[in-house]
Amino acid sequence: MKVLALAGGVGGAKLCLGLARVLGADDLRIVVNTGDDEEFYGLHVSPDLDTVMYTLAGMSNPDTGWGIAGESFATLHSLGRLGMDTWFGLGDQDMATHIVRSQMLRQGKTLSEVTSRLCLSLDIAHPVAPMTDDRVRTTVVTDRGPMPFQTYFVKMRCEPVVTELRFEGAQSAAMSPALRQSLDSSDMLIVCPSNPYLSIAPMLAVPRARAAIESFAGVKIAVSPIVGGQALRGPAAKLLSELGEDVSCVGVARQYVGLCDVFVIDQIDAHLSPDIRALGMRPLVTNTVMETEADKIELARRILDATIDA
Ligand code: FO1
Repeated sequence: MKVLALAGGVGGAKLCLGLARVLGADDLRIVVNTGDDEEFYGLHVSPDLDTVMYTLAGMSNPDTGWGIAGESFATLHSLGRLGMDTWFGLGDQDMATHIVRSQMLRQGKTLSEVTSRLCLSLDIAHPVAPMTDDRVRTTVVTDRGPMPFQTYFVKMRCEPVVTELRFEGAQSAAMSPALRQSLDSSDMLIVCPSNPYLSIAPMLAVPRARAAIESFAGVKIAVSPIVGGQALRGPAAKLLSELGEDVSCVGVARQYVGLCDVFVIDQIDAHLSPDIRALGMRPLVTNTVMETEADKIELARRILDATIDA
């Protein structure tokens, strides 16, 4: 069975690890949001791609979920001494990834090619690709004005009230070859427990992506990043509330109407199953909180089994 997983940040990366433990490299393809990408010190940083890569490579920082375990920040401190802004925590080892990516992009390689090369170097067997090779940048429109995603997320700690999200460049972007081909040829599409507004919406904004997902021939499954009315991490709950949605798995499911057949909710939200059914999706109730590797594998297995009785 060929599976396409769409992922954003830390929650998505955790499920991707579970899927990678269960599926062979030929059966899983991971496509990642690039709306969070940003340039720092002339370097192209792709935070969500890096989070997925470092997680699959077993290198990720277990405390933050992003960045590299045991990282040092000597370069960042030196940059600060030289008067540069240092609010974005780029570690010394992590910086090497961005140097290689930036150099290869400058040489004319696509972000898909660069990502494949980085995965090869990090011994990652399962293919990981960006959603597009074109420039898409998420702008967060807030009560303090519009700002680039990382400014909102890291510098402003998600404090401004969000009124709108814009995916600059998405309208003229093309799906990456991996996204296009896997939407044509996969048997199952999994929308990981990523932020629907910040991680999945940028992918849907790429022309033809939404339509291709709507007409996807296989089973479509999305996993709620909201458990018991709270986000396990990040601003998903805050955003749902600010954008006028229910702060619950039902509010998330509403973002995926027409895009998913099965919606995975945590057992704590089992009582909301009728609301999920009312949206035209089959609820799959299980433990969705992934603390250990065993949790990630178990959730992956439950999702993959869902094809059989979907
Ligand atoms: N997230 C933070 O909250 N603070 C940081 O300083 C930070 C640095 C950072 C460096 C490299 C990288 O690949 C990711 C980094 N992230 C950081 C995570 C990043 O903001 C992601 O976009 C979010 O986690 C959303 O997925």
